[in-house]
Amino acid sequence: MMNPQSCTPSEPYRGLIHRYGFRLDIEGKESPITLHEGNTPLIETPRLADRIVPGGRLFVKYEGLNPTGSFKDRGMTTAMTQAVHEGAKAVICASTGNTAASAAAYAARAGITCAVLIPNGNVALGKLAGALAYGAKVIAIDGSFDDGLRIVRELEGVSGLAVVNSVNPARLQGQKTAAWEVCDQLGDFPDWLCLPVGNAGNISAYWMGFQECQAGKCGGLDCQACGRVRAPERGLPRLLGAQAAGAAPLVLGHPVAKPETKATAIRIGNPARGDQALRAIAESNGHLCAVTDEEIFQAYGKVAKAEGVFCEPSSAAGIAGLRQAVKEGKIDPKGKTFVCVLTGHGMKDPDSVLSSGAQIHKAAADMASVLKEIER
Ligand code: AN7
Repeated sequence: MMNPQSCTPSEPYRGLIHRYGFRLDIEGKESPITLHEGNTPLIETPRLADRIVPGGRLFVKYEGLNPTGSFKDRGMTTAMTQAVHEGAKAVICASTGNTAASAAAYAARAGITCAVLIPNGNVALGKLAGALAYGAKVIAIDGSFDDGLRIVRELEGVSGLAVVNSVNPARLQGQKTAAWEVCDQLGDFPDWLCLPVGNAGNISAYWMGFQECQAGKCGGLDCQACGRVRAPERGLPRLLGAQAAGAAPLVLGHPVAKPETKATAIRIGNPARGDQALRAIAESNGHLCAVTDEEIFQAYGKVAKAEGVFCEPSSAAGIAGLRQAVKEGKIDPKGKTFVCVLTGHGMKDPDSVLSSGAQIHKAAADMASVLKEIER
């Protein structure tokens, strides 16, 4: 039987609830619904650092390595575990794709029904394929993510049906563990944590996680349960939130009726946790910015080509925002440590690679022709 008190590093890793359950405020921890999510690598990216934060250190938290390919799995293990504990027979969410794939997988794991509302025509192929493969009822609506979330919220309270969007507090309980892992892996707080902002659940969760870390309530840096107590030397990190320029309601200060960006994961015009995100950015003395699709795609190509780390376009918005802030003189990178959260895997969105100038060389089926193509 799993032991929710356990976080002994020598034990095999069995997911967030097993690792951190004693610090997570959810019900049903005795019977976790898990795919062993979390425990993703924090990778130093020196070549990228030279380009965008000269004199500083840059790490990426590669959340694309979660079981369904995005950070959403962190919040889904906790939301699904609690929903099942409370007797849910079905779950529902609106999604730009990743939440849908994650909800579908964890519902399959739990043996319950999953319905997902997606904006017709604006979900990356790998996400759609995931949701379908895991057996969800995929409902493409003639509207945006925001329309979908409105409908889902109208369904809140239907008996036996649980909403697993990040309006559900159990989602943030899981997602905050990423902040603890960052602290644990770095051995301290970073100076800055940079990430994309869509519905604004993730940035809110990171802030909660960092604050709990500072208060000695996390399972990472200051883990009283496993005796691995290490006080952070740096103060709380500053948060950099990046929205796509065509979907930047928090930057503009009002909802965007028709959000537009090729980074479809963050094509969101009315973020449910917008106020909480703005508070987190203000409290951390952070920075909120809008980045163009061109800046996003440049960062997206760079992190893959310079470092071998493939993320989806939206995930690169944090890197793009950091680059912009440094270029504009808003952040002095010298001597600073930066963490950019790469929220989803690049393979979620194969079309974006093919449409951003990648080229396949052609050659006749003989050695000389191939060599000529290599040397070209
Ligand atoms: C790769 O899947 O909203 O600010 O429905 O998929 O917490 O919303 C996805 C969001 C960043 C933004 N990066 O996070 C959904 C959905 C990726 C994402 C975000 C999303 P939030």
